[in-house]
Amino acid sequence: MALLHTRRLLAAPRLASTAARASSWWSHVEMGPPDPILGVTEAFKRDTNSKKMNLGVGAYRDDNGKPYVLNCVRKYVTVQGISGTGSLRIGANFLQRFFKSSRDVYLPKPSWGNHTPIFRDAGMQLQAYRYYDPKTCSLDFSGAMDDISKIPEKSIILLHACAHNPTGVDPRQEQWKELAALVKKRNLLVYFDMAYQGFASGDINRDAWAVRHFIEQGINVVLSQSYAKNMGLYGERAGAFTVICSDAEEAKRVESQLKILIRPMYSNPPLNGARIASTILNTPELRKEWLVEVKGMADRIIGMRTQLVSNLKKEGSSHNWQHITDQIGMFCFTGLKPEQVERLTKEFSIYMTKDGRISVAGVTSGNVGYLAHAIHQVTK
Ligand code: KET
Repeated sequence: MALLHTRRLLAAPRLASTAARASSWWSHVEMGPPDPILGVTEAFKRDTNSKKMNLGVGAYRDDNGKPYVLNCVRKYVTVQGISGTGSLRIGANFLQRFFKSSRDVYLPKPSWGNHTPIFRDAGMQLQAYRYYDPKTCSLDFSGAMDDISKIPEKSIILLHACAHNPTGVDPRQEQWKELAALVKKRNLLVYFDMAYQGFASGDINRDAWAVRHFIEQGINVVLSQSYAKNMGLYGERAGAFTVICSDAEEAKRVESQLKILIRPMYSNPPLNGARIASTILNTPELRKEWLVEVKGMADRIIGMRTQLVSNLKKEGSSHNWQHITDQIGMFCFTGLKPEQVERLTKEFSIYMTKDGRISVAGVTSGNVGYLAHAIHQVTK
């Protein structure tokens, strides 16, 4: 539409000067019929009668005939960000400017490598709380609870909403509840990073459980989301940053400041990826298909975990690899040492991060046997 408009504008002077030309290339193009539903709205808009009613389009209106924004929606301010990373950066800058009580952001140990520079470059200070126990390759829940109980009140704590990266270790629902109670007691601001919604359980609602629980508990929450992975929109950079506000008026003030932050950074976000995401979310058939595909992606990863462990057993590995199937999401924190990772790369051309994290998404039924063989060779 915008493009057509521009063309018309650009072409106008030229048309005027060549008005004498015999015929246009497009003289045969007939006026198309109006859309059966949207055309009704167009006709409605043209009507000047003060009593006019639009009963055509199936979009809910309030008693004043105005589009209705649900109250629960008004309390969120959400701005589109440049995928997960850009949304985190907007959030970090927002906190730097408006979270007056502390500069400190507490990250789980370990966390996604980019969290540190994102917050540091925005002028925040990084701290850490225990999260993962390398001895058991699982959650160090008591360590986390212990460290969090000592975080000064009104600080910021970052939590991975689901499918923790790089460890693949999430708290269970009971543990989330305990964490929420503690965070509330310490009066902390929670920054949820949700980059893998759907990849933990295959169900986007189940994976949003922790975020919703914290909000229900009245905890102050901000949230960054990425649609890169769960919609496969990696290059489109579609994401969102959300601040949960106490009322609609506060949400308006926060939104105005987010716009002021974004304007000198990149002015406006790109449209295409967000349009794809919004079309999928708002078209019932596409949404249904998407949910099935998310489950398909999560299930394939779960299947690969099982196959990796059974292939390791077949190779004769005597190590306990149970954490491979216990961990969830896209990544598996294997527990491999840097030297072992180096050997995997040098001798077997298997590439992974030095911390021993494998992206299970890169494992297939065709190469899982080779991977198991190689891991066994460097760990026996
Ligand atoms: N948060 C987490 C926890 C995360 O793992 C990533 C990406 C992001 C945010 C950023 O998402 P994006 O929408 O791509 O901006 N992690 C993977 C890719 C990367 O590092 O860029 C990864 O860890 O492999």
